[in-house]
Amino acid sequence: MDPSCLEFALTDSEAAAFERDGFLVVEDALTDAKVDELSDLLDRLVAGGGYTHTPHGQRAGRVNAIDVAGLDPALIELVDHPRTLPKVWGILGWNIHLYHSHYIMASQIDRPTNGGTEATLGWHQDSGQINQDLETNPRPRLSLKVAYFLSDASEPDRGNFWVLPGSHLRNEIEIPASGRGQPDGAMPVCVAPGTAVLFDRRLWHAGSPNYAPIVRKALFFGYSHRWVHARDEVTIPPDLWEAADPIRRQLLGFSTSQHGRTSPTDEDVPLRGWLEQHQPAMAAR
Ligand SMILES: O=C(O)CCC(=O)C(=O)O
Repeated sequence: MDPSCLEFALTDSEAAAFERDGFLVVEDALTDAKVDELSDLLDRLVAGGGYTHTPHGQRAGRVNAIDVAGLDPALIELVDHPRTLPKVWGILGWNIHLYHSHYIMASQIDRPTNGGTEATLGWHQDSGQINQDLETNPRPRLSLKVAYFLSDASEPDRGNFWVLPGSHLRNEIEIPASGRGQPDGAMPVCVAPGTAVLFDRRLWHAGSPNYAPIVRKALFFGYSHRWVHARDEVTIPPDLWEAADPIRRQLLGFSTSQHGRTSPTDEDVPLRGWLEQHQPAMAAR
């Protein structure tokens, strides 16, 4: 990993914003050329049917494909992207791996004609059963996702990602019982293509319908501590595994043993060794 990525290390003000709001917007994380490449790739993957279509937020017109990081060299490069990974380790530390990856595409659907308030979105915290099994309030962070937006979501109604800022510190939120409208304080995240949004898995968030004639495209890369079991298979073809350097392999799940997830050796966590050299304060965390 090139030490020039430290230019994008998490700053104190970014750390404070993430702690306060539960999310952080990183503009220009991807170049225009990368956005185009990834956008075309998603079109090809969907056209080829090479995805698992699972309902996500039960919204019409949506495709949610999981375990996508190993589908293409252009996707695996996002695992250790220089503009986002330094922020991920700035939040979670060096004992991290990719625990989940997916993309969601949302096609244009008709706007409701009943004139009523928009239906309540599918508000949730990430990680499913973890939220039932852990009883502390708030529950621990454990993981975060980096969402890369490939389509122009700089205005509402474009299938925006919605968040309730600060809600990562609350196990429950008030969701309108009527099924109309959103929780007080909720907002669409309006971002240009190429923007990354890092969000705490505890942040209450939701996908939303796309009423615009632009297909909403976003990629989600979830990172957790290495002792959190991966949420998908993290399927990596042998050629991409062979081409990966030790830090990328750590991120893709390498461990000398299960023991090495909670008591890591240098071989388990080459990221720690790299930080000892290049960002010692972070290695000591
Ligand atoms: O598609 C979206 O904007 C929402 C994604 C989401 O809810 C998730 O990744 O858990």
